[in-house]
Amino acid sequence: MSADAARRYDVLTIFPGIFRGPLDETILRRALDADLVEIALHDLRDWTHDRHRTVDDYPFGGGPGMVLKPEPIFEAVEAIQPLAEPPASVVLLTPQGRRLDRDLVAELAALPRLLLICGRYEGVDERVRERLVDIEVSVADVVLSGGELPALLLLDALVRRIPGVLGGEASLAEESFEGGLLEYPQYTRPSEFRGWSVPDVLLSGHHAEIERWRRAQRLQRTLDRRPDLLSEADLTPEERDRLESAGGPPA
Ligand code: 9D3
Repeated sequence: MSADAARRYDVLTIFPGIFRGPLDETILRRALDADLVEIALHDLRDWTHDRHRTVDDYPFGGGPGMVLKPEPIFEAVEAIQPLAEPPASVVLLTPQGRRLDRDLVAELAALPRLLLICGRYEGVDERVRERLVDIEVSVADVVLSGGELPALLLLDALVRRIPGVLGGEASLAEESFEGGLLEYPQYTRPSEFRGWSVPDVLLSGHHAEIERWRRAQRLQRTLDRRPDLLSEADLTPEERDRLESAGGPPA
């Protein structure tokens, strides 16, 4: 199996409706239509047994907010796992998880199947984490209302890597984040807009000069905005020297 083998994603949530719009549009839709990926939504309330379809309860020991109860989550995961092969790695979207980055996306993309559990309220019963969850993922050091938007963000990052979704060369380029540098500035027509012109070099037709300009722009931009990326970037020894004498961080 290839490194990017995951093709089925199960999502467990109390808000399956949040996913329907995004999954119906753009790249996710195209990948689903082309059967390049299968995404199955599951409503956690389907595994409750009371009249009110209760998924949460008060925290033992007191404190603010509610906690997702363990029984519906365990029952749901036990019902969802047999729906496909192989068994899914269970991912909990939670503010306490490992922060998502390129490396984590690559690791998750290499797993054959994922079951995403979207956290809500103040959190989930600790026994879910301990006994059911394989990987805990956070998407940013920002407080959000639940795991649904993080799960969509993760799905988007995973699906666009599947060969055939964007074209193999695009995802290969991304593997290295375009050599670890930010992109060069882009322009399209008109060449003059409200008196603001496109840089002359781009209109010159001198391809070698254009390449030189773009490379310099990428280096400068990365130095200005994301110097943290430079240590891992694909730079020539000359570029490294120039950046260091320009006051960049030691690589
Ligand atoms: C008072 C404690 N709360 C604030 C830090 C804890 C808290 C619990 C649950 C805060 C947010 C949430 C809901 N968020 C998620 O489930 C979540 C999340 C996020 O908030 N930020 C980044 N990634 C993620 S993944 C899931």
